[in-house]
Amino acid sequence: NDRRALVAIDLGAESCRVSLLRWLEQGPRIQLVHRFANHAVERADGLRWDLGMILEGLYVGLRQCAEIATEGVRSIAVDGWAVDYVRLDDQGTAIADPFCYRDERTVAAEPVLHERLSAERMREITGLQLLRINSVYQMFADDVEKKKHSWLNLPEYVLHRLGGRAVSELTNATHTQMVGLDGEWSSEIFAVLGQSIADAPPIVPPGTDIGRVQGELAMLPAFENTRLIAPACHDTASAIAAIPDPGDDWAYISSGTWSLVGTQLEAPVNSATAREENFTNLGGVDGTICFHKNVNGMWLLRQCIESWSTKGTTLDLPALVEASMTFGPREYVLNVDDPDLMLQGHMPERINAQLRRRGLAELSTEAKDAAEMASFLFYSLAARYAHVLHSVAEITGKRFRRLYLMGGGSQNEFLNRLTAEATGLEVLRAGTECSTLGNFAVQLATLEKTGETVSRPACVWAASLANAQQS
Ligand code: LFR
Repeated sequence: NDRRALVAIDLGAESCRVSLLRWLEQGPRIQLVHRFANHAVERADGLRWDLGMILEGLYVGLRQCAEIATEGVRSIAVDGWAVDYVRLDDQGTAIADPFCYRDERTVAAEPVLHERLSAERMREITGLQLLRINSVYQMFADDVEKKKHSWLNLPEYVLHRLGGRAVSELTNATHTQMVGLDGEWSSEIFAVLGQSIADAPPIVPPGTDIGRVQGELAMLPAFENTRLIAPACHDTASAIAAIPDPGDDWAYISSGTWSLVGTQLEAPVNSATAREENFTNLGGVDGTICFHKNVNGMWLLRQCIESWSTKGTTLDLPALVEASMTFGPREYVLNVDDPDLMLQGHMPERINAQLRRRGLAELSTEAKDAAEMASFLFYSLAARYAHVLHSVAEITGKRFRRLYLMGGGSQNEFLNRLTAEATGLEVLRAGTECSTLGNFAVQLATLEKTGETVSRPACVWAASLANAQQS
């Protein structure tokens, strides 16, 4: 009975977290050891992630874990946002900082790619929501030189840097939009990209042991013989794995930078309506499918706050949520999924540009009216959630009773109330650190495997950790 600790790394577009799961006298305990802010940086060569800063932050967290967990660390697993990738040199290190999926080079790449491979055909092959952020558009935009290099998605890259073999974990691989519904890289799509399939990392299922910690960290006693595990490397799949509900009558909203609105399925649904309504079929844990849609989430308000702060007013999100409650609904809502609103910068003005286009009254863009803008955004998001969930029920034939809210955005009690009202469902909060919880659950399932068989699926392990999270 190995009682060493486990480490989960969760990479977020807004913050990255390193957490420990330890077995204490009172039972299993999850401790957030290190959290640091993350954001994309606008440079002359595009919108990029600062990989050095991210890795440095992770090493700080890992060293702290080694100090705390004197019993040693049994395994480390990494999950994070999907679609962004690192091109590798022959030594397996990054040739440059990776692009952020919001970099605008894909705006031009998208129509050109679809001249060569129609949107309908790409959708048919992959069963995925057509989203400009997907790796497929980014890779298409890369120049010929870059296309000669292999790549790894970010969580898998971090695992590789720690000593693991280079892999592409299935839940994350599907979000590239370069994988067919059979779970393999699509040769048809690779041909259009001008990207050699031989350079693609091998796809492995969530819960794969990919080696042992090596390098400087392995010198620390706590990281002697520490396994590296590819969990559900896609943070959303990881969060869904943390829902401890064996039933079939629930939906989810994973609410962070994005709101992922949908349900878990046993098999993909790529019917005509699923295609028309642009739903996604992403890989999930234990052979499941995450059937959902990317709805523009907290990004909208975060970007407004960012914009007000560049103009000299710093606003605190909880206080803003509180103040927004005094405003009632307007006669109209924002189309939150307008592609223009996925881009960075000038968010209040972008919002008004849409209202103007639609012939609707604009809102004040000034920081002093921030609460009114916030309220408008919350009503608009809740309405969108309800609409999407209605379509999910129609397309899948499911009857929902419960709606699980996960992620940082689920701390917004006002939005939660509006969501409950708009959907008519029982709203349950599954926790704010669900990706971390799912990450640990998949690690446990992997470590307790006999041969290729898991003794218990991830959701059962997640349930066993339900009380482990410290507030
Ligand atoms: C959430 C998330 C979404 C994905 C978007 C981009 O953090 O991973 O699931 O669509 O970020 O990667």
